[in-house]
This record gives sequence, structure tokens and C-alpha cells, in this order.
Amino acid sequence: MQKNQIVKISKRLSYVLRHRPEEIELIMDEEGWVEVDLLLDRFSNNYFPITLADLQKVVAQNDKKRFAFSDDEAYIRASQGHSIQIDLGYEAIKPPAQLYHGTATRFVHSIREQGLKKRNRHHVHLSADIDTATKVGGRHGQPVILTVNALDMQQDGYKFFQSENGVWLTDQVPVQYLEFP
Ligand code: HQG
Repeated sequence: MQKNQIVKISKRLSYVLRHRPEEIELIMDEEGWVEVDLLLDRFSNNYFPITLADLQKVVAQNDKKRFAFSDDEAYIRASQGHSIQIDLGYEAIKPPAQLYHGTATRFVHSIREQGLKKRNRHHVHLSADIDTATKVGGRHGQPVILTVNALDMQQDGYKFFQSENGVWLTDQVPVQYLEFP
């Protein structure tokens, strides 16, 4: 399968597994899992036929490992990035002293006033390294990297989670834990 085909399927999967399962009548459990057979069936009914082998390739080769199969490969879900309410079941864990958030320069004024908010997503997304944060921020415009004093936050009672694909997640970041460049 060509790389652009993998990207195309991955985008469609992100959309239905994170945001709009009902659009193709997927049934999703409270942890975000969807039956693989049902998903293949719904894709083909909605003019987007893919095979199980395609799906396996997308899960394995997706650049950010955005999707995961259950152990028996009967179910699939997105590992993070949802806007719909589901419980991914991640355990709160201790973060490193510092994490990073890449954003665009035009958001900085508002972030200085409000801190980081999750907006349409379930969580604020944080990166373990500056390179990744720069890519995340660059999706929105001229990137700027904010440093988050994550361990201080956790010691003050804020919870941190790490998604299966390594993205750090938290509910919000109040401005006193942020360092601006
Ligand atoms: C900004 C991609 C104004 C925030 C990436 C961000 C990531 C504020 C934007 C994942 C704000 C939301 C998530 C405030 C936050 N005022 N702007 N108070 N608080 N913002 O896309 O973190 O490819 O929802 O800085 O790699 O950019 O989807 O979040 O710029 O992991 O797998 O509001 O999406 O992963 O944008 O990206 P997003 P994000 P996937």
C-alpha cells in the first residue's frame, strides 16, 4: 500500500474513532473500542472499502501510532485525541520535571491570561521533547514552545496520564506552571 493511501485511511480513522463514530454508525464502548469487523463493514458501506490487511498496516505504520488493537485484535481504538467523551482508562502517573507544549504565536496572549485549556479535546496535550512540541505547534502557525513545570503541578495535585503512543495528557495547565520564551 502506498504511503498516501495509509495517510488517507489514517485520517478517516481519526475522524470516526475520535470525533464522529455515529457518522458511519459505529458502536463504540465507553473506552473507545470499536469492533474491527463492524468497522470494516461500515467503511465499505460508506464508500471507503478497506481490508483487514490495510487496517493492520495502518495501525503498524502510522507515523505516530495513533491507533491500537485490543490484544485479540478484535477491537480497535484511537490512543488519544478524542473530542467525544470516553474513558481511555489510563492510570495517572508521575511526569518528568518538565514537559513541553507547542503552540502558535497568535495563541500566546490568550494562554498567558487563561493558561492552557483543552478546548475541543479531552485533554491538554504535552510533549516529552522540544522537537515534537515544535511539530505540534507548527500545525497551527509560527510555532512557539512553552515549558510546563509538570512535576510541580503533579505535586500540587494535578493528574498526568501518558497515552499508549507517548503523548502526555492533563486537564489544564494554570499559568503559574508555564514558562514562556
Ligand atoms: C491552543 C496532534 C488560546 C493550544 C498533535 C493549541 C498533538 C489555547 C490549540 C495533538 C489556549 C488546540 C493535540 C488558550 C490552548 N488560549 N489557545 N487558553 N489553550 N490553546 O489541535 O495540542 O496528529 O486541539 O496551544 O501532534 O495542538 O491529532 O491541540 O495550539 O498530539 O494525532 O489551542 O494533535 O496529534 O489545538 O494538538 P489542538 P494540540 P494528532
